Formats: sequence, structure tokens, C-alpha cells
Amino acid sequence: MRFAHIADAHLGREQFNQPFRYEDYVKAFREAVEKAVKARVDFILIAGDLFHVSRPSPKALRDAVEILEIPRRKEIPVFAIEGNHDKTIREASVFDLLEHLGLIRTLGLRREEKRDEFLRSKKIADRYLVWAEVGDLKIYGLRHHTRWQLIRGNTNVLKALFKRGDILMLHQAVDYLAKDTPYQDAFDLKLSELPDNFSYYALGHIHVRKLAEPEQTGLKGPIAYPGSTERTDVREASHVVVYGERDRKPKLRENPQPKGFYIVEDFRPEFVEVETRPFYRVTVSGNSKAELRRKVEEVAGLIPKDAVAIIYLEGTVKGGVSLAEFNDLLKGSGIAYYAFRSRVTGEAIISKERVGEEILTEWERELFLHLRSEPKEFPLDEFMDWLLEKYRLGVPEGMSARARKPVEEPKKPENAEEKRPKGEKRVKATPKKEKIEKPKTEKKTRPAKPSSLDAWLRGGRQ
Ligand SMILES: [Mn+2]
Repeated sequence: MRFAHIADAHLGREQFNQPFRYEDYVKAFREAVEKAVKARVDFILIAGDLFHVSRPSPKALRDAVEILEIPRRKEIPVFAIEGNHDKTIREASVFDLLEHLGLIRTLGLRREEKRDEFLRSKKIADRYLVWAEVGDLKIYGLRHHTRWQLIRGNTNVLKALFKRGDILMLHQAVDYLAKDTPYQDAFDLKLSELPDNFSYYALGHIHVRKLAEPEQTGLKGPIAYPGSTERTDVREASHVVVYGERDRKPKLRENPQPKGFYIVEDFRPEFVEVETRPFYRVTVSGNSKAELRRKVEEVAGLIPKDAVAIIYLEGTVKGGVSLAEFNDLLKGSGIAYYAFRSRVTGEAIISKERVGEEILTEWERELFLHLRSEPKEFPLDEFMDWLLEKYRLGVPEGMSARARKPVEEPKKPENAEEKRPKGEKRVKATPKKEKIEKPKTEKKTRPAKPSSLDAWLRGGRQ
């Protein structure tokens, strides 16, 4: 059995507000899918963040449909989970639409039962756990959740849901593999919190390629992150140029971070590269504006025209520098996109060190810097996730009730007969539960009324 493991395509993203970057993201995903189909895989996994936002534009949706039709024409099933970027708490999602079109099959906890050639369902409290079976392979998955949703006191939701199987697909940052990534201090799961007894962990969320072998982790199978299909951040640059204060000329090195996906055979992942636009991360240091300008001009000669380049200016310059004084330098360079970022001290513009040390609280300063870095790519829910994860605040009271509503209060009308497929047994409205403890006898800060999923997790399951 051979399958492809793709993650973090982020379709619809127009990085740096450049239309050609939109096309780059689509192109990379298309190449990954085409290569998977050409390799005659038995199925394709999409481990979250297929889209950059949960409500993609019609254009992004059209592109996704066109690409996903390639495997469908060959009758290669695609199994997917939602990532933090494309998940939604709305009743219907764009994943439902793609599923309805027969392009993907979504795995995880769902409101409705799903059964077809590949999908199986099992009722768990007021939800259905939907997984896939291809031949004798059992493929499980769960969309992105925050850490506080997955690890609740002594209950590990993942271990409760997934006892054994062949493949487990998740969109989470596992601490063991998060080193040197943005998730290093904001991971979702510790290695020991992953369910054991799976032969392959198909992960998404960390955008650089990562692989941990069973010998390293003690798990049955490898944990694999293919990384994003396109370069989403300067940390994923294809080339790094450094022009230090004492350097006579700039030093260029290739950053060995190819983009792509895995083709997995007998649970052994093999990386398949996807071609991406060159992405340069440049650092130029100097002690005067003139020196910085001269070095920038020199560096520009090393950057190919089709590249994206982010240029950091460093050093101590009396009176500071303004980025406007550099932008015009590369106007005639023909470089597809470039931007300057200043780390110059003594500068006139605002820098991290100078953002309201006294006026702002730590998180206000973070928010400010966050807003400043990419002003047009700032979905509020994403920021809330980021903030909650970073500060582990849990969910504020008012929000909690709303966010959990779908899981709470299984309503009677939903169990009405007409919604049930013919010939199927009526399931009891109230699952067996809550033998052990009643909320009122509890002195901890649990919500007064646990959801039936909570009840299931606390021991009502059979
Ligand atoms: Mn992502």
C-alpha cells in the first residue's frame, strides 16, 4: 500500500499581497497532487490547512476543485482533516462542500454518520467518529484542536479516541519536533501525549519538513511533517545571504529546505520535492546609511529576478534609518518582490525595543508587533488562538459557552426519526454516562454542565 502525505497547502494565500504569490501556492499544491497521482498512490492524505482561511474566495475554491479532480478522475480517494487555518465551528464548512462534490473525505468527530466505500462511523456520545478503511488499513484523523481541548486535566482526548490503527492524521505541533520552529514554546502536544499503536503519524501544522523515527520516540511508527508545500515564512527561505559588518563581500548559502510532500510505502516516508520560487533571506549589517545602501546594492546582484527577498538591515546608525530610504534602491532591480525590515538601533522608526516598554503590557506589545509585521494577513480568530496558546489563559468565560455549544446539549429534534436512514436502529437519546460523578459534587472549576463528549471521556464510554 502506498500513499501520499501532503500538508499545509494554504490555498488562497496571497503572501505579501502579491497576486503572483497566490499562483505560487496553487502551483505548488497542484504539483504535489500531480506527482502523487503519477506515483500511483492508493490514496492521498491532506493533513490540514488546505486553505489559508476557513472561508476561501471563490477563486481559491475553484482552484482547489480543479486540482482535487485530478485524483478523483483516477479514483484515488483523498482523506483530509481541517487545520487551524481552515477549521470552523459553523455547521457547514468548505470541507463539507468538497466532500459533497466527491473530492475529499473528512475524518474525525462529526455531527453526522458517514459510511461509504471507504468511510466508517462509530457513535461516541453525541458525535460520530469517522475513519477510513482502505484494504486492511485503518486511517484515523482529527482536525486541529487547541491544547486545552485535547488535554483536559487527567484526560487525554486523543488517547481516549484512538486506541489503535495504522495511520493517525493530526494537525498539531508535537514538542519533540517543534524545536527551532515558531511552535517551540507553543506546542500542542508532548511526545508522550500521542496515542501509541499507530504505524504512521501523518502530521501537519509545522511548516518545515520534520521526521522522528520510532527508535527516537519509542512509538510504533514514524512521526512525519512534510512541511508546507510553499514557503510561508522567512525561516523557510531557500537561500540565505549574510553581509556582515566586517565582510568584504556577501556570503550566499543555499538553505537546504526543499518544499514538497511524502510518498509513504510500508510506512516509510520518502520525500518528494516540489519546485518553488527562490526565497531569499538577506541580512546586511553596517554602521552608516551609506554603508548599508552600498551593501544592499551589492547584494541585489546575487538575487535572481524571479525571487522573493526579505532584507534585514542591522547595525547601529546615528539618527537611525527609515526604510523609505532603501526601497528606491532596488526599484530597477527587477526582483519579483522585496521588502526591508529594520533591526537598526538608534533608528527613527519603531523597533521592538522601543515599543512602549512602560506604556504597554507584554501582550499589548506582542499584539502591536504582530499587527505591524503582516498587516493584511490578520484573521482575528487565528490571533485569538495564538494568544490563548501563548499565554495559556484558557478560554474567557463568555466565549467558552459559545465555542462549546455545538458539543453540549444534544437536542432531541436531532434524534428525530425522519433524519435517520431507513432500517437503522434508533440510538438512545441519552448515552450511558455520568455514573461516576455528578457535576454538583465536584469542587473543581469544571463547567457546571459537562457535554456528553466530556461525559464519555470521563468514563461513560464502553
Ligand atoms: Mn499551516
